Amino acid sequence: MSDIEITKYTGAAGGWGSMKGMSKVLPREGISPDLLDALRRQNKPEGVMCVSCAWGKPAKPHIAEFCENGAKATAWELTRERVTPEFFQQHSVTELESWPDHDLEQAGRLTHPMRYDRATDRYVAASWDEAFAAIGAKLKTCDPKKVVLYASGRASLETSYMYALFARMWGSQNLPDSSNMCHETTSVGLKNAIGSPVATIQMDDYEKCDAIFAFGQNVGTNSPRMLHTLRDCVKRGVEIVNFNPLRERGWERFTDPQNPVEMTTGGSTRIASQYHQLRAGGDIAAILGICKIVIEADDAALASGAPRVVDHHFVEQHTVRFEEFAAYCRKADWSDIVRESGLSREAIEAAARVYMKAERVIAVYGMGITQHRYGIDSLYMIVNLLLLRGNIGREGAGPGPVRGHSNVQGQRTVGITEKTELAPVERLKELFEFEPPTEKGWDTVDCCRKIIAGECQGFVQLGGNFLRATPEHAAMREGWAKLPIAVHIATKLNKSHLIPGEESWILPCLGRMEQDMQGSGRQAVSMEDSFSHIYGSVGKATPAADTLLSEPAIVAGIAKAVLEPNSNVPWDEWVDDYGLVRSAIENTYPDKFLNFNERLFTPGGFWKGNPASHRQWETESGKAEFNVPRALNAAGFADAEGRFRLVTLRSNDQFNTTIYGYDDRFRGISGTRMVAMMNRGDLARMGLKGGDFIALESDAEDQTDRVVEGLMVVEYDIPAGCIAGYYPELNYLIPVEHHALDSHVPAAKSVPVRIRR
Ligand SMILES: Nc1nc2c(c(=O)[nH]1)N[C@H]1C(S)=C(S)[C@@H](COP(=O)(O)OP(=O)(O)OC[C@H]3O[C@@H](n4cnc5c(=O)[nH]c(N)nc54)[C@H](O)[C@@H]3O)O[C@H]1N2
Ligand SMILES: Nc1nc2c(c(=O)[nH]1)N[C@H]1C(S)=C(S)[C@@H](COP(=O)(O)OP(=O)(O)OC[C@H]3O[C@@H](n4cnc5c(=O)[nH]c(N)nc54)[C@H](O)[C@@H]3O)O[C@H]1N2
Ligand SMILES: [Mo]
Repeated sequence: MSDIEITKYTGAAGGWGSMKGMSKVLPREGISPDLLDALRRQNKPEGVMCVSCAWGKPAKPHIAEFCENGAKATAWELTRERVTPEFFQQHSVTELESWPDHDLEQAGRLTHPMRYDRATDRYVAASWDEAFAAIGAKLKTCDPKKVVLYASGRASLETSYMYALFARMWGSQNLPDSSNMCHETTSVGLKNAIGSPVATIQMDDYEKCDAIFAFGQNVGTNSPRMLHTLRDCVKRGVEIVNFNPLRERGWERFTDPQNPVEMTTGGSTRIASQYHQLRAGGDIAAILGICKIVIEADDAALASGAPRVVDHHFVEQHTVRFEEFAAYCRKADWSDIVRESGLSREAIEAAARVYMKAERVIAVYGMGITQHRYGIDSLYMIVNLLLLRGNIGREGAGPGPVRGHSNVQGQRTVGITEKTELAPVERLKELFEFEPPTEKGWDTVDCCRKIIAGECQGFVQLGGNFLRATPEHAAMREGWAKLPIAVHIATKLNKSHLIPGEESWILPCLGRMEQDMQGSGRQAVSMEDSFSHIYGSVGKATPAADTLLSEPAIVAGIAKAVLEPNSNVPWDEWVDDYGLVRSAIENTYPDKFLNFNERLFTPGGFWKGNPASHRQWETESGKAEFNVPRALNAAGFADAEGRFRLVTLRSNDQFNTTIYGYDDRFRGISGTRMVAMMNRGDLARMGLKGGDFIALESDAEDQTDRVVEGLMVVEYDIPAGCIAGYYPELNYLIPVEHHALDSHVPAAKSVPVRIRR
């Protein structure tokens, strides 16, 4: 950690600031020819797909089709540093467990399969054969229904398909994905409302929209390449209305690093034309206000014979429950709307005017919507708003969730799911002749409960840092230490590896940037972006060590060690040639992956299709569904004296639990991550000021003691009653039962807390 500095950042997103951000991380990790080549080929047809976010890769890319954070992620993977068997000899596991997340990953790339040795409290090297044999022997003593096979959203479609197939052949459907902590609210909510669990828009819809409504997504940090798209929209006169408790710089102003005029003159483009700082969880009420205005304007139009405001042809033909929803909106009380949203009636009216004027509206959203107790209801409100004016299922309009990990959506597409109805059970039976499990597997919340209760017999993670990313961190650590076996397929060391249970293994794999040579030659892998476009990706960098195996090889190694041979599943041939895995994917999902190998390198990716985008509604009613929200505020707990809503979010210098550094540039916070961003009035009321240290403690109904100490107060432009701080440091404070209804996404954006000095 360097010196702590709190300043106000006045720059735009992008621009020289992003160059400086890169220039801090890149040299430290080593600027090699491999890194430069990977960046040059990043996100381009026939190139390599970025390991950072899931934003689309255009058919006609920019010269540099990468952003500050994509470059950091690439440098992080292609670092010069190595974590070798000697490293583990020097550092005991108990010692390593005390290292900050940043230092663990900064130590470099894992090079050898490692087994935990309790006698010396060290990880010791093993051969791959020993590793697979020991893991297979131990897993075979476990009940597959009590073993978790987690995936973190980065591994390719090929690996993910093999992993899910292995789990089901073994008899487990405990296949949670990072999506369970992320956009599962989208998967459940959009499916219920419009019959399609993902964005209905594609990248070129942004060229046709005339307004964008954005909720709870931090574009400048988490999907910076999207800023180019937004900038082009603004230049066309598109109005962007943003809702976020924090003023996130990316939604305010952007300087295009590829525009010499903007770069030399210090110019920038204004992004949002309206910025509404609502309370955490205030989206339901804010959108209700807009809908109320739309419906009342439509009522007035009907009475006076003026043109209708609601697209009533669409509503009659394509939707159900409009009348119920309209009645709910008419009855809604402005004082409730204003109180729960934290916005003035005038602000909501201004947003409604943009909505009613626009012909084609896209709604963008992220974790600020999905990670709430009533996150599904917030999402339903977004859908309701869009449906009112027929803004789904035509060009330039529709919901556009911005997904997280670079292949998180794709992992779900090829079978990593705990839900039987989403698994191709019949097809798998036919193709591979086995009986797949049909009872629902464990989602992330179930896994946490089972781990805490000591009822989980084993945990395999395909990437990720489950222990650190999940809620209820203190109890999770205790449970984690009791796991009979943990197997980590990983590129870098993290906390999940360092609280070993009875048996623990680290299996180091190739990263996506690296050349993957197998029996049939250099391999390509594939992934799916936020727009359901699928791309091939070819790594060319020299692998971090010649002892690494690819992810498909590791999954096949474990599968062969656990399963009885099945002549229908040629694990070795699949590892030799990933094209055969793609053929298996095509055979399993012919509608989405037709001619998969032939189309692998389609510029701009090939689209797997989406029924709702042409108004085919695969819902229970066969129509798009209006939904009346179950609560007026998404937080799911009442206001009380001294109770705050804690928002846990990402800094500009991290990728989830991977911490690149301590500089959250746009928020002006540098040198520490242990902060509580607080409203000025709240501080005055409590007799606190910036620089003071406080502790936060849980204020959940269950009265369990949860506390994080040593947080520095930062006076911040945030609504009263809300506090913001960083994930994963604050995950101690989130009760495991504080999760979104229906989707079970941990409710990390409104956590009930109190201040303790
Ligand atoms: N560089 C980088 N890129 C990433 C990641 C990363 O860590 N680093 N993570 C990846 C992953 S897995 C994901 S899921 C995405 C995450 O990307 P985001 O969806 O942007 O997630 P967060 O950073 O958690 O920020 C959520 C935003 O919601 C706002 N917010 C909080 N509560 C509310 C609310 O109640 N209402 C509204 N309207 N807004 C609210 C916060 O202020 C914040 O701006 O990014 C992906 N891309
Ligand atoms: N409080 C709070 N908690 C949250 C969130 C929040 O906003 N607030 N966000 C949630 C969200 S949206 C998500 S997606 C989860 C993220 O949870 P995870 O996906 O589980 O966590 P990551 O930090 O992305 O995982 C990082 C690790 O992945 C491994 N890794 C990196 N690249 C590769 C690779 O190519 N192959 C393999 N096999 N391993 C690799 C490295 O070992 C690295 O240490 O966290 C969730 N937790
Ligand atoms: Mo995510």
